[in-house]
Amino acid sequence: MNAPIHLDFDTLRRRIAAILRRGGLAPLHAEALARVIAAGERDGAKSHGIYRIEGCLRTLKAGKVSADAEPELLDDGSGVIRVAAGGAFSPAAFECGVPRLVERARALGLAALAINDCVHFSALWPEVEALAGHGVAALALCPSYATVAPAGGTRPLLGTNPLAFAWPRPGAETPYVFDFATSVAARGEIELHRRAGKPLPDAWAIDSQGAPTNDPAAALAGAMLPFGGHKGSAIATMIELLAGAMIGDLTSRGALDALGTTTLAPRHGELILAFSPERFAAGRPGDPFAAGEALFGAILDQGARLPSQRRFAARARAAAEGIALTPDEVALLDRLEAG
Ligand code: NDP
Ligand code: PYC
Repeated sequence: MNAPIHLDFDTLRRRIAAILRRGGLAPLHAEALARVIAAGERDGAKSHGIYRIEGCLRTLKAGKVSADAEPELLDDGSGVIRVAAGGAFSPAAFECGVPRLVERARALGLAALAINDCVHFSALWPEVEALAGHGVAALALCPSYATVAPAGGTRPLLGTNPLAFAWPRPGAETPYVFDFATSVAARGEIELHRRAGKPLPDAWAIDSQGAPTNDPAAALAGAMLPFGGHKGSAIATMIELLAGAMIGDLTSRGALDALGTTTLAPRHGELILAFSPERFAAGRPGDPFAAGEALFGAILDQGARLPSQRRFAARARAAAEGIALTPDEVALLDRLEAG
């Protein structure tokens, strides 16, 4: 009765793009969003999969995202490239900056892409993974909106501030990639627990009185907690500084104050760094990629797994069998298609 329904990637991507176009998004943005949302669903990264479509449509309807701003590349020839997103969703702005970022990282060894004034809801692994596909190592980071209390505090101040990294693995099918919120879990996970009527694990969140809670609704009204106590709190703070203050954009506090709600996607910036391992290793003994492989092998030899291994396995399964959606998820797509 509740057997999954399988869709191939292109069918799902096209259906999402059509829903977003119908909602008023220009084709450039509808297509870019559909690629990342369908990829999330394909990879079993459900906190940034199709459940995000309604949030995108709500943000659009509320007039809190530009439906059609064309990303503008600003390049002064230095190692810092900018894309002005003009208040549109971030994926098209990222795609606009990639060729110049890769070219500059290869030329200089290290280059940065600052995306300003974008509306951001997506996972960061599609971005760092794409850069690793061009042979560069990459770090991506951004604020969010203030939903996380600093370690030792009780009120939302920091964002769930994701941090993602990818390292190219020449000859392998997939790069080394990690991507995580600097809160114990992404806010999307809390929302999925709420929808499923499931309690949260201990130590994910506090309620509005600052007391520990397992209730997703109380957590959404209270504050989430940083991962790793003071360490995650400091990393999330670094992200506010580098990918907010430093690039002349909003911090998570500023993004929430400007938007006034966490039910729509926030508007702020993003910072992406690209490194050429060959340029950094030039003149030094050894091959950085071989050293990377030795390290990954040693991790696996201990019985540990690499980050993204679960995601890549889900991707392989989806390629063989299609992307498995529940009947409720298919009903959501049908409903959104019908308008
Ligand atoms: P998870 O905690 O689910 O996973 C974090 C990373 O750790 C993944 O790369 C995961 O790989 C890896 N991992 C998990 N378990 C293990 C293990 N046992 N051994 C080795 N590696 C492991 O992610 P989060 O819930 O923290 O974040 C989910 C997503 O939310 C991210 O993609 C992030 O970008 C996004 N996000 C976006 C925000 C935004 O503002 N745009 C804000 C916050 C989060 P695998 O996937 O294979 O399990
Ligand atoms: O899951 O924490 C999250 C999140 C916030 C903005 C986009 N994703």
